[in-house]
Amino acid sequence: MWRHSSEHKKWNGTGSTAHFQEIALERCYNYTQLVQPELRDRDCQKIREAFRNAFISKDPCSATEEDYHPLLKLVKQTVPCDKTVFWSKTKELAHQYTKVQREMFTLEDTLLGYIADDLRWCGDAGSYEMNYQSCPHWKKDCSNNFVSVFWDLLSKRFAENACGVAQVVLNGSISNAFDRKSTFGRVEVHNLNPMKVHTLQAWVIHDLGKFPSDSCSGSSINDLRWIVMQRNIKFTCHDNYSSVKFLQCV
Ligand code: 2NF
Repeated sequence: MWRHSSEHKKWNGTGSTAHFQEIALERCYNYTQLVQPELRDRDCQKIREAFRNAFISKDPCSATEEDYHPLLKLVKQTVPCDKTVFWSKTKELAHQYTKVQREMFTLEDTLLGYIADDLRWCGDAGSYEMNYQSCPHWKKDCSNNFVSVFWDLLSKRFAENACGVAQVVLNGSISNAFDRKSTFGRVEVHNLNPMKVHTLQAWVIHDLGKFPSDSCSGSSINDLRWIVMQRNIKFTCHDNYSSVKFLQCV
């Protein structure tokens, strides 16, 4: 009912991020010129344009992977073997880890992940504007909204491209460190290519001072171990890996 309120909020989720276009462009320049200068030849204006064209003037609940294909084609980036780091419920920690281990990559250390991290975006059929009032909420409105489809597609590609040893940082301070319904459990694990990835290495990290709720010997990690081994990929697991853990103190 409140959709018809005076605020004209059509959807239950937060609206597009103010200055989305400017932020996307600035992040693109920052990344391609300073963070990974080997990508300095990428055309940030074109990337911004392709990003916008993916969702503008479209029904925000009818996103498809194809909508993002021109953008992905433009950006193409490969992560070196042994350098991929997945995470689930451990965003800060995983990012601190790849900041220190400079050459490691989470999805947000790749150009498109870097541009889109923490941003919100949606448009509306029949309008050239972005909707800054509201965007579809992935649970309350629709799962095929442009933000969810974007992250699922990016996560899928990121996993498909991994090779050698892949790592995942999981949260041992919650009851299910591995969650089949998370992006990691739903998308990434199933898109690792056994011809390229020989080992998935999991780090289960407990918050300092918090009671550990899950560990390598818990049932959720066993679940993960089973899925990974079924896929002919070796699985190793470490509780509280020190070089990740020390970061919690800094
Ligand atoms: O926002 C990101 N940077 C992002 C979003 C979704 C997925 C990154 N990812 C990639 C990362 F590379 C990680 O390897 O997937 C992995 C993390 O996703 P997760 O779902 O396993 O981990 P959570 O901590 O549960 O979620 C991460 C963020 O994504 C949101 C969630 O609210 C949290 O902010 N999220 C998860 N699923 C959806 C969805 N279907 C979602 N947001 C929208 N639609």
